[in-house]
Amino acid sequence: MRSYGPDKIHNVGLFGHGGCGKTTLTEALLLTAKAISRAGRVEDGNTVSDYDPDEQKRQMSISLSVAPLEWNDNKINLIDTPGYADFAGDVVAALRVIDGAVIVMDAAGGVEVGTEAVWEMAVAAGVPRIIFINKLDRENANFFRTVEQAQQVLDAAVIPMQIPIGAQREFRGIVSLRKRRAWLISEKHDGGFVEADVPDELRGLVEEWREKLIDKIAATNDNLIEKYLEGGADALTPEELRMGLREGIANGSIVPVFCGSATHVVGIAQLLDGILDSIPSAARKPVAATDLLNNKPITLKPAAPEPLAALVFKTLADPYVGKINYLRVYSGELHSNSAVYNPRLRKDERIGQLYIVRGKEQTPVALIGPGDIGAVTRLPETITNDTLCSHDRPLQLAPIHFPPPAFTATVKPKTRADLDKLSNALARIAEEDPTLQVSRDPQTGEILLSGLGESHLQIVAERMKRKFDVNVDIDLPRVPYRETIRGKAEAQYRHKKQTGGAGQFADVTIRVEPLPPDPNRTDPLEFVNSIVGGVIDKTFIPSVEKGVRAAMSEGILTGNQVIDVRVELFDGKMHPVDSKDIAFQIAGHEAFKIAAQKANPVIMEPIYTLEITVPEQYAGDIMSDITTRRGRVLGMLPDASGRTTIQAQAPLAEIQRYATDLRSLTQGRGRFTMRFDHYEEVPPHLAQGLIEAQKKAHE
Ligand SMILES: Nc1nc2c(ncn2[C@@H]2O[C@H](COP(=O)(O)OP(=O)(O)OP(=O)(O)O)[C@@H](O)[C@H]2O)c(=O)[nH]1
Ligand SMILES: [Mg+2]
Repeated sequence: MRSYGPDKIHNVGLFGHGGCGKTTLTEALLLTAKAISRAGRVEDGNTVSDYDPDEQKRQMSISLSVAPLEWNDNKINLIDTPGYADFAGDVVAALRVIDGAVIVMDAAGGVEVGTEAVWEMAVAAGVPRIIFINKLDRENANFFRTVEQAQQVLDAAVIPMQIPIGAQREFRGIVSLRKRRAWLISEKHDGGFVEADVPDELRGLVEEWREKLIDKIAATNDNLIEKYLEGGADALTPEELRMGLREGIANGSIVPVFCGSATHVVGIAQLLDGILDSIPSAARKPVAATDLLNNKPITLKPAAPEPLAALVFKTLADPYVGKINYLRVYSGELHSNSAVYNPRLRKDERIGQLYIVRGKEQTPVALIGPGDIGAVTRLPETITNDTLCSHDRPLQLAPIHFPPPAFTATVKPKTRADLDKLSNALARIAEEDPTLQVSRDPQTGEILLSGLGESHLQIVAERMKRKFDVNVDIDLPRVPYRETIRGKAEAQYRHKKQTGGAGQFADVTIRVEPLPPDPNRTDPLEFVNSIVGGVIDKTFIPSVEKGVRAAMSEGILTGNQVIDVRVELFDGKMHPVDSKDIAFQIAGHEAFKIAAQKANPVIMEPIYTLEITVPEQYAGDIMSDITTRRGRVLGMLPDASGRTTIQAQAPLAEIQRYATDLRSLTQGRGRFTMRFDHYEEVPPHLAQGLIEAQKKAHE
């Protein structure tokens, strides 16, 4: 493939609900542009974009893939993205580096949850949008119903550029409303088509929709509207229509609809024409960056003579090939065998060979020019969201904002050998996937993995096995309960071991009392030494404290850390020879256990604050569901777009699976975030269960 200037490069993402046909459409687009000679099928696991074994096994996309093609002397870098919500990280990454989005819809499914989700994300990212209504050959396919839904649910700016000829099994081709021409499926079924006049029975419909389209286009521009009002739809030249269309798409007042069938390769050449017509080239948009020499915003031209600025938007870890970073060059040129500066690392990294990628295939290139997308391998430390620039002109491009994790699980290695390899494997996998977070529960020591949903983490586990040969179980994490006391008590304990050999002696009396909860308190214990007259030598005071702390970490009722207590050491006795550190530790430990038992111990559980955003018709269900989870609703706030945000608090024990539960409560249309807020006492009837479970575990 030859190299193209930014005015001839269009970076285009395909987005939509899971299974709407994005990957199949990628095949059809590549085939039509002759970038491949045969279209693969998702079912056969031989498509360009679903090349990963995890994708082939599930017959769905999990990661974004890049697939460049050439059309009419232009280059289109397609980015196929996953539709399933657990992989939204790559959707956000793709949206950051494209010049326009094709929102793909299934003509039988209409506007689905995933369609709405990607629509909102594309709007938020501010990228021009066009729609492709796919699967017109399918049973129950209905073009006009789908358009109407899109107008109602997504945007009133949605307007067909084409209408289909026939539907479902009778689907025979499409008509261009602008050109008043038809393309009919070739009888040979080779993906070819025959251009023809509009079939007679469609003439009325074509005129009706043509008028609606031209109405919309004319409204984008004062000159056009004047001409239109004077001379009618036919007064506007094709060039004027194209200009108006571009303007409308760029500012979002028009969202053109194309249609066809990816599997039957219908409407695909027209979609390629439509992309070139309506999605701006990479030369169009000035590049916003931060000049790190003075920390001021700077605007660059997407041109070769400008300083280099490239953004890494995807990183893949391969145990054999090593690491590969996908990047888009925004300005300047990136050359093979050159040094680049990584401002995050504050150092140069050595670029070896650069590549253009198509699915898993890599083609070496000497350079990646402005506006283009390519890849680099074996940069040791560069990761997603890094900017690469030149050493004397440090620049920073705006990062991708990945969605926060919504689901946490524990990772348990199956064998000792798995344990040894685990942390390396997790680090590598987390490098690939910025929506994953690895942490360790400070209390239980368990390794925690947080991601976007249960399937996300399940796939991560499989990937660790396949790529790094690490076998793990993924499980819900233990709830980090705590314990505290509600009353005051005193206890005395004497530790004495004076039979044979060196003796041990310590005697302590302590007083325990609860401290009011304080979110800023980091130490669970406030230890007060009130010993007077040296009845315990001051060298042994820390020993007593150490014993108390050990007892607190072992818990009183359920083996969980005791928090928020004050322990006052106020009396004791020593032995001139047998008193020693270990004796006072034991005495402190035992005295605490006795005192705490008498001080009305209770179990505390973590309470989380939830912020749940759902379409308003679900708000009632969500609030009553929160109540059944022992939660309370703190407030609700409807917004202008018909969504309601509910703020609530609930115990962690009841919401560990909330990512999954919310999806089924709202057909996947809800979103939420949760964060730890405070600890609260577990109600007595549940506390009893926890105490018994602990006893059983010990038997
Ligand atoms: N009848 C019909 N089926 C189609 C068409 N396009 C895709 N399909 C089928 O729809 C299913 C899903 O297709 P994919 O291409 O994997 O869809 P996707 O949008 O990439 O799915 P995800 O990556 O999981 O979001 C496959 O069985 C395809 O064969 C079409 O135009 N007509
Ligand atoms: Mg796919």
